[in-house]
Amino acid sequence: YERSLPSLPVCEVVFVLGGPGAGKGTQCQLLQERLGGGNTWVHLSAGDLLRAERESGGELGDLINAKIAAGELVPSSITCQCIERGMIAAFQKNKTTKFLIDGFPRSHENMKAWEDTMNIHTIKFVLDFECPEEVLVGRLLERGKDSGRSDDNIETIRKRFKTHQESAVPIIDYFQQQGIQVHKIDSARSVIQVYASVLLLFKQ
Ligand code: UP5
Ligand code: MG
Repeated sequence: YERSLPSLPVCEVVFVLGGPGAGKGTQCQLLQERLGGGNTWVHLSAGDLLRAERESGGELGDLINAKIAAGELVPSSITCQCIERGMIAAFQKNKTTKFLIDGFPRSHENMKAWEDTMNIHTIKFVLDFECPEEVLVGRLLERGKDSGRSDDNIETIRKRFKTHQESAVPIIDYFQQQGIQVHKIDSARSVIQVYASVLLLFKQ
């Protein structure tokens, strides 16, 4: 892990979690676009950052590619570094210090890497989108028709669910033990209904 990155001030973060296709990206985009009045949050999707990093090629690109296509987790050090670079870029551009971290952490090991290798940031709360698997499968297969994502096929979708159950679900208990608020949101509803629930939490 390189420690030569320019430093960041203490930031506020909201971890946005939930199964594959739960609507993390959709809701974070809406929050980023619509919250105003000095309450601006920048959306950073760990998956998007990894997919961008993959394009840089090389051995790292191959490794990220293989993990995503298999529905498995990319090593934490790589993911943390991508997120930190994303935070630094946004801070340098707009002095942003409030981030919606979408799709991370998704394992205890991810969280440990966050605590051990990143600057200290304030976890404001955690959003946990809950949605039945059959609804998620429908959404992902529909998106898969034109998403170009190597993991939007039924075989990889099954593996993503398995990884989510085994690695990501237990991290919710950890947050609760640490006294970090976890807001569970029913994301099987329409986009706008889900957004209405989420918005309330950011207006408090
Ligand atoms: N949609 C959204 N909300 C809807 C609603 N309320 N009603 C009806 N339709 C709705 O939404 C998915 C689809 O559903 C879209 O077509 C949308 O229009 C529709 P989206 O907002 O994209 O959901 P999201 O939860 O973001 O789904 P995504 O597929 O991005 O979730 P994943 O968690 O699977 O994907 P991510 O990009 O985060 O990770 C991909 C892979 O990267 C992982 O499997 C892993 O291999 C790797 N990874 C890591 O290793 N570590 C990380 O920290 C992060 C990723
Ligand atoms: Mg997403």
